[in-house]
Amino acid sequence: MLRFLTAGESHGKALVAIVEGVPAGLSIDLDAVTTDLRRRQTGYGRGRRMVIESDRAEPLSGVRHGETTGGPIALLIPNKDWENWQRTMHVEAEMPATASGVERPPVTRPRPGHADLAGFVKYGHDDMRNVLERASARETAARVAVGALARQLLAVVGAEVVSHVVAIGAAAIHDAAVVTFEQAQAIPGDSALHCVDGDVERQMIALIDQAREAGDTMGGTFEVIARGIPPGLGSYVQWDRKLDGRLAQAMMSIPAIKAVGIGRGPAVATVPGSRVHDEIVTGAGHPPVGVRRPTNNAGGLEGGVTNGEDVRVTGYMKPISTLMTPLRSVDLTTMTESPAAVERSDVCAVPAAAVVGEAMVAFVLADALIEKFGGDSIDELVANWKAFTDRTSQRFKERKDR
Ligand code: EPS
Repeated sequence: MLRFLTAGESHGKALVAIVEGVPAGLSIDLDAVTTDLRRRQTGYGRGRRMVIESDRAEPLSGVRHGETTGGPIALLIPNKDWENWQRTMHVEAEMPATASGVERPPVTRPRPGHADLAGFVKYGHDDMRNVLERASARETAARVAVGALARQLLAVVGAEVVSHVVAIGAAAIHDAAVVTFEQAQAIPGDSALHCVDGDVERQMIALIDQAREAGDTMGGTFEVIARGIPPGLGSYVQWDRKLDGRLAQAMMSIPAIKAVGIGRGPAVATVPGSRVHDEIVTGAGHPPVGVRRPTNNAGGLEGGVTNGEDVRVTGYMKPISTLMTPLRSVDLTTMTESPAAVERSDVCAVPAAAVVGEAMVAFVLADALIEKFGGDSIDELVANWKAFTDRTSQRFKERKDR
């Protein structure tokens, strides 16, 4: 089993992730982790915080001489902004004499859509900074570092994960389902919004600009595509083993994600079965599957099990809940109506969420890979995967030869 936990506040000293269950002997490419962290920080619509941070993950354990040991991997991502927040976020009961930054007043006006009010009620906090610091999407930097390791694990069986932005508000590409893995992979790293269509991307940028001018925010949709995922991951035999369900949970756990689609997603509810289900025909499929699927509306999952086609998962993100032109709220100190708190924030973070989506999908798929092929070392895992792949190819071949 692969699992991870994160810790850290948005303006605390650092973020931490502990990943357990990575088999021994996996070569770790730290530059690739840094690249993913940098990708998460980019995208048109991000705020000034991203100018301050240049995220890097330092492994504190579980890696030796460039390879995993099988022990838990602890990753540390320092917050550079901590320098500006020590007087607000110090851990000590009394403010240390050396603390830097300014002391900010308590947050007392919850932002509609944010966790502020829920955290006030649930944890009994008076200063909702205790809520927003942990509820902040800053935490997703730690997930991306974990996802980068999961991606390296998937690479040993030749699997890769990419993403593309489908929509920002009403500006959307015509049909996300026809975007291929290669098209998404070919989007330049410095692209403004990571959309495959330049014209649509310009419309998206215009919407973000309009929102910024109005003190408003924008949400949108992104799709994660995983190629080379072995068939047979997940299971139909029990509700909590269905891989589509596990992917949906992981994707939905990303801050601001309000819906998840697999393959054609919600659109399948609007058309007859003959236009939804992917026919099975003779011919070479994705190895080791010896039959072909002309379409992939199912997004690579049938019965909660991977079928060898690309795994396609879409995330639907609501607009960020910190509005520079704030919505109505109530000051919980005086119980009088007062505009919601305004914190420095982003106008749109859909491209960043897409990178986090890649990380969560990579993590769930890596977990499912370990579950199916097991092994405490990469060699063992690869041997089991190869044996299964050969046996499955052979079964199709024998039938063909009959
Ligand atoms: C966030 C608010 C902004 C974002 C932050 C998430 O931070 P700040 O209040 O420091 O300007 O930039 O995202 C990150 C720091 C990040 O690394 O993604 C929020 O309230 O969720």
